[in-house]
Amino acid sequence: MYTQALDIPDPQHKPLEVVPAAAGSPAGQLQAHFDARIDADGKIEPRDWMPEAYRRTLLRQISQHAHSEIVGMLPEGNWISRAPSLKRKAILLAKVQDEGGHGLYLYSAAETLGTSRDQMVEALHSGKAKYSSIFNYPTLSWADVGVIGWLVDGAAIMNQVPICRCSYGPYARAMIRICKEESFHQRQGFESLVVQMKGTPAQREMVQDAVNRWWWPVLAMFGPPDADSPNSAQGMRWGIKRISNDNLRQKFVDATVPQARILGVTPPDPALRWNEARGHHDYGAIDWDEFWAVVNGNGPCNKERLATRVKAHNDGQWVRDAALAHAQKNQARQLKEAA
Ligand code: BYC
Repeated sequence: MYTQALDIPDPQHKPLEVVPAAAGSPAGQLQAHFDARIDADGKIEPRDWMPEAYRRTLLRQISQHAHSEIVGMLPEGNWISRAPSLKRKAILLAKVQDEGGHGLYLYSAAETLGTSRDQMVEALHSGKAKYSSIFNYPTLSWADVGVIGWLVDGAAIMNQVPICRCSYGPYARAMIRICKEESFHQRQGFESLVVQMKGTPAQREMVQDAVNRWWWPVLAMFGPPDADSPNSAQGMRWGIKRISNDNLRQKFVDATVPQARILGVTPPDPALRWNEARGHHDYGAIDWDEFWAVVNGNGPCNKERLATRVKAHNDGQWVRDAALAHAQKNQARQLKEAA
């Protein structure tokens, strides 16, 4: 099932000293082993010694990532009951369910760093933990579902493929499976838009309108410019991040512009043009004030998203209680039988 690939380290992996054995070792030696492993592009596994700041950085990024997957189910989930055909409903159901699965692999990866899922969920529900800015925008039409697949999942793949090479084993392995699934998500979105663009003028307008609304928030999804990204330098040094926010954004723009041309839509950016000298597309200024407002809780849907998430969690309490009671009964029965 989903979790199989998560925690199977490389059989050749030589553990760095595990924490209990480390007590008598000079801290500098442990740090030197860790640095050498990172410099050699090796993997760090859950029971390896690691600097506390590395553990905290990973936990911050992986838990945010998990929350993004879970909250990311809401904007599209909103359209499951209104999908225009059985085929589209089945595809959308599968996609939204995949996002839930991604959240679970990632919570599991984060748990290997010593924080429980309950603690992470509590941090999300209390507003302390971040999740991706992109999910605080509304899905106003069916075209938004296609555009989320094409652009949001497209941006996610661009960002997440390099994380398959992250220095932390469980995160890297979770990302391999996630990226395969994201690739299907991107394609189903693009294909849905191709069909809509072959439809009526009203459908084509609906797609263009969705592209106009999502384009800039998607570019902001990659995070602040490198010069204003406090976590980037250390994240890159530790092999957690492999490509900077700005470089990923540029790769995304370069990959997406030809796709927009094939679809017949125009990104809403008059400054967008090929720059022969740079070998890349130039693009206009991103509204970073809007980005930070959304990140800090003041986007169009932040409150609604969090309230929906908290309600879903509370409504599901009886399922968790029942599962726990069932597991306890089973365990008690097994103990009785063994006695
Ligand atoms: N939204 O120093 P920086 C999906 C924060 S879901 C909110 O560059 P870092 C999908 C950042 O956390 C996949 N906050 O940070 C699901 C930091 O704040 P803190 C989503 C953002 O960590 C359903 C501060 O700004 N993908 O695919 O080096 C349907 C400074 O930033 C954002 C991931 O989560 C943002 N957009 O780099 C469809 C990918 N950007 O923590 C699709 C994994 C920045 O210091 N995460 N911030 O308080 C990453 O790759 C990195 O964490 C980021 C940020 C590139 C996002």
